[in-house]
Amino acid sequence: MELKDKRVLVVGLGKSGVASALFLKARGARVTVSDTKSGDELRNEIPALLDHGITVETGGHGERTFREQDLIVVSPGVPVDAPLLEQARSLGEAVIGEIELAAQFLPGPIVAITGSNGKTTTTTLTGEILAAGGLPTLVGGNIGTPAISLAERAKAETVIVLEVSSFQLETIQTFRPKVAVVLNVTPDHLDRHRTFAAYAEAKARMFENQTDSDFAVLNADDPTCVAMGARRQAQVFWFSRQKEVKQGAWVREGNIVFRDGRGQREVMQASEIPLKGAHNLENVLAAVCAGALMGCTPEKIRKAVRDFKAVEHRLEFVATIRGVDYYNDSKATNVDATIKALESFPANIHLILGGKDKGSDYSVLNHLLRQRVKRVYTIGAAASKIESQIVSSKSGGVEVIHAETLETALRKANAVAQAGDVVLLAPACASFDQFKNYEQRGQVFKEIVRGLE
Ligand code: UMA
Repeated sequence: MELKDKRVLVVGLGKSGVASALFLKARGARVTVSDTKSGDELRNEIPALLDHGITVETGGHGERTFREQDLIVVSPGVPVDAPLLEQARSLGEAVIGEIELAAQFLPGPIVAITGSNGKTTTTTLTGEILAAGGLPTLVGGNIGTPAISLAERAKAETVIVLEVSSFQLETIQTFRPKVAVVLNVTPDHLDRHRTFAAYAEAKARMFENQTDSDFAVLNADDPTCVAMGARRQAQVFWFSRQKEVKQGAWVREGNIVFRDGRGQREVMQASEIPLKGAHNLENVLAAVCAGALMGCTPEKIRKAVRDFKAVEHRLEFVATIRGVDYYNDSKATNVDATIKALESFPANIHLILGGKDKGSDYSVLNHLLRQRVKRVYTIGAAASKIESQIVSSKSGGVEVIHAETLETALRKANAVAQAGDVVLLAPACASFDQFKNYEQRGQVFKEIVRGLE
């Protein structure tokens, strides 16, 4: 894509917007950025943009700003059907997302990973497997480093490992991963995608531009992934925790095995995985497939998996205080992630739930709450919705404490938890009602826990 002297509007001035604007400007485009936040709220971002000669619009998106642009680059948090974007499309302006922009300027192969849960762990692990296998590797995307910011550093031989979200996939055009992994698809972000079908459709766009020289890696134990596998151009590789697969990775008598056209080989024992939970076995199986498809040997894959440390905020062990273990799973921002976190501990859980609701159904937690949870502590804007959907102790369910804040929840849990119990932040909600993001929520959790010691 030629950018010289093109008029480009970047919508949203978060991480993606700042990185896109600077990249576009460096390539000679005439760049404007627009954000609904006030200039004061964006005071940290604006000076660098102005220094580079980028025009900045704050406090709302002006209708005229969206006219007469050659290209509009949207941040993932901007709804694709925003009226001003619809208007721009109707005027014939090209509207793409930051991932699509990156795809057009990343010269080497892309290994892309999406899914409702496990993306960050699998992306990080895949990056480490490829690096252990001797491949020049850069990791980014939804994980926190915008893909476009990798473009300057990437060479033709650099493998780019990208965590990709459904939001980012909604605005792709030519994005074509060499290896595209879908870990699982369970309800999330229904406030934005409206229906599960639309959300799954966004995820399936991972495969849209692939050809038969590319690979699709899918979870054979997930019905939505199985349906996706039926209509792909790419060569499909499966991974499964439960059964043998034709091509891909599975567990045979405790051993992880990978099979492709060249036969099958043992990679490692499942018991060597240093991460908690059955879902992490799935994440490892997916990363094994991605690593093997990119040419890494079983020895290198095994070494990278064995050396892997849990990702921060992802079922992260924080401390043991008077025999009570505290775990930070702030990244559990949807109900399915909370289910996976609960499945990682057999009983005696004090669970902190709540935050910003995303149109979720919390009643699906009731079964596990009854089996494994001693008390639920609700926090944030979603607290009353959660309380109305989970069965309380009065009706034979779990004891629910309305805690309002993380701090109160932790103090109350600390006051009653006994040795052998687990205090778990796995909130099933976004963080934006009380925190900047899930990372900050996790940091605050850890600071308060450390203060309890
Ligand atoms: N904004 C507008 N107009 C709008 C909507 C938003 O101007 O209509 C502005 C906001 O005021 C704000 C900016 O857009 O200033 C924020 O943009 P953004 O929400 O796209 O955030 P970024 O900082 O660019 O971060 C995004 C991803 N955020 C989202 O998808 C919501 C980050 O994923 C990602 O790490 C980053 O790009 C780099 O690729 C976060 C996330 O929550 C972790 N992702 C969701 C998830 O994982 O579930 C999808």
